[in-house]
Amino acid sequence: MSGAVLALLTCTGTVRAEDGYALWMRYTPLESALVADGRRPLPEVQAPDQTATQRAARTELVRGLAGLPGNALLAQSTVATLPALVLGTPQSSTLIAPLRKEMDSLGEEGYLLRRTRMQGRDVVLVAAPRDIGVLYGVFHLLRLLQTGASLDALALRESPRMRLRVLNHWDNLDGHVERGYAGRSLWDWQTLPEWHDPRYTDYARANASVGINGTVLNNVNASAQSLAPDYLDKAATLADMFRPYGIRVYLSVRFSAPIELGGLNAADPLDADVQRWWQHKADEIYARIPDFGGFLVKANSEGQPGPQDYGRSHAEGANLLADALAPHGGVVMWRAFVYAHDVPADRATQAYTEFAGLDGAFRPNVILQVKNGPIDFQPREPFHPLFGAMPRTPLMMEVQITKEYLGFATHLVYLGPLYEEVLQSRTHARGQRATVAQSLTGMAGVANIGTDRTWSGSHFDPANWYAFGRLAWNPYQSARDIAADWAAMTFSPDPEVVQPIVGMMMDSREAAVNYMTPLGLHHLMARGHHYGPGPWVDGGPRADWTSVYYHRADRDGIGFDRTARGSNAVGQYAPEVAARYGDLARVPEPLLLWFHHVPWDHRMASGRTLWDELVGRYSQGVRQVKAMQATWERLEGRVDAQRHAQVTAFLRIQLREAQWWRDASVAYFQSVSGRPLPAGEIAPPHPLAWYQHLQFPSAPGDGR
Ligand code: BDP
Repeated sequence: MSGAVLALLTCTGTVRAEDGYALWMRYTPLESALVADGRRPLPEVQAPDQTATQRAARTELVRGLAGLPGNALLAQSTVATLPALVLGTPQSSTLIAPLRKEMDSLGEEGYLLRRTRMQGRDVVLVAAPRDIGVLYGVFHLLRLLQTGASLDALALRESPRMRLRVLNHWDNLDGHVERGYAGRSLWDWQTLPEWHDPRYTDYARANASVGINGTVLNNVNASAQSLAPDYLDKAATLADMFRPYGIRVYLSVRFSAPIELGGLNAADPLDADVQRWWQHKADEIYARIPDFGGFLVKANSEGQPGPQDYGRSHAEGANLLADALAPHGGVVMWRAFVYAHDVPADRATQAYTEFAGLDGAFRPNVILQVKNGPIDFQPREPFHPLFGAMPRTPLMMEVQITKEYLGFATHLVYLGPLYEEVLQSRTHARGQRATVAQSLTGMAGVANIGTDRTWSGSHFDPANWYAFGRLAWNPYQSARDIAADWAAMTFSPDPEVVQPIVGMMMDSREAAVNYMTPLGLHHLMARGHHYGPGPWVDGGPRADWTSVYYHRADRDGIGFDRTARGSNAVGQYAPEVAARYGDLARVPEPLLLWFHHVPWDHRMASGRTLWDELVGRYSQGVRQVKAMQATWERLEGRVDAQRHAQVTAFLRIQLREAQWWRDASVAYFQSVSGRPLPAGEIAPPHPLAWYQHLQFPSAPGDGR
């Protein structure tokens, strides 16, 4: 076999603290294969190491193999019978070069994994057109090893289905993370650019392992300061550290930065001075970060400045920035999350009203970033009506990975099923049975990452980061399969561990929907920090920041009439979808009260009245958490004690809070409906006023 033999190692299993830091890249030995003295030979690795990405791929593989002896691939007794691992691109490896033609269609980031024979030798190939594909392929191979998959007939081709797979950090320059429940911001701006925290590299590894290829470093409620030269130097250091892992850096920008940083009088997109300011700013950025990704913009939304301040459209605003970035190859991710202060229309309709007519008006390097649903990251929403409605505009779907509206980090809620549900929704755009996934150029996930040792604030929350990446790479995968991979890598590939954990994860989202906002209810969280129930929230600066605006409960019934008789939000969907959602007999029950105001006596599929069903769902949510607790208890001894204990404690918090949600919501809705509790339902232990008076001025993650 030609080429340098780069790694021939023996190793022993290592004992490590199971504190969650390793995430799913936990290369611990599979027990079945440890030989008597705990040592065994490792396969030969042939891999180039000329570029930083090549070194990252090789290092990761060697690290994984050193930690993971004992997979089927490795369960051989002598080095001679082990397959060799060959990594490379046609440029970097003479062994891979003959595969050039086959790899033509893989694209810039694709790869292939293959078990084959070469020069009489059993080999596993990780081959790609470019270095980054090799790194992705290595992570895929490691995943197969970690989950105990057979590599006998390994033959895989992979390419991402979406071009942009981007994390959005809502991190402020002072280290506070808006809607963050995992500690402070990972970016220590104070010690950058000098201090290269190794954690930045581990962050990049984790992202690359699931194919995330971009990160927006700062909050969409942006400070102009992030564009100042000293902060650009700091961002450039992060970009340097992320580059080997295929991750581009982006920045959120404040539309009025030309005023605040540049001293101009206005930020009017049609003003030549403003245009020049942005061009110079782009030049300044690209001089430091040649592969800078571009800008993310929240404009004319929730008090942020924007083009409408000057009577200009969102397209004119986006195009201003797009023109500044275009010569350098950057993009603008312009958010569609807007709702006007003075528009009394149903908030669910406002983004569509604002943007649908602008289809075709954006520069080619503008991507419209649309939240998954028309309101705001609720436990369940229908898909956003802009998906499928803007055929001439590239769209990204923005989801929350952090759980602002889903119990924060202490509630075990696996979001894979939420993402999957939206991605698989049929838009019926232009008469086609197209899905949301098919309308997307990218996905953005609001990160749940901070300085907490677990990265995400709990041992289960990294699953949501993981699932986001996997689904952004390929939105047609199943949330259940992804959960199974994650559980095997994070805890143990033992089916007796994986199956119960996957069961808990797959039920968890529906449990949260039940104990918080069942049957299509939404936006019932406490005001501001969104911690805990607040279905009674009313008054304040604007109606659409209250709960009563959304549930519209009265003596006769509950729900928001969005049919043609009401706000007609259904009219923003394709006719097939509008017909289904708008028809009380056909609307899926999980979305019932999103689209209809329904009498309390309405008969549900279960045969119960709506009132009885609603109370029943709240109680069911609590029971589902109890079931998760019971499952987890049975895993004692199969999951390491350190992580088992924390999850146990967090499930206790979740149960207490699920019960609180149920009791407070039942007390409130009963005060409105005036109906008796269904038979067998226990009355809330406190009067409604008790729940209403609870205050949490220091709840974490609040916006500022
Ligand atoms: C809301 C959050 C707020 C964000 C806003 C957004 O409460 O902190 O700034 O979304 O997406 O859900 O801009």
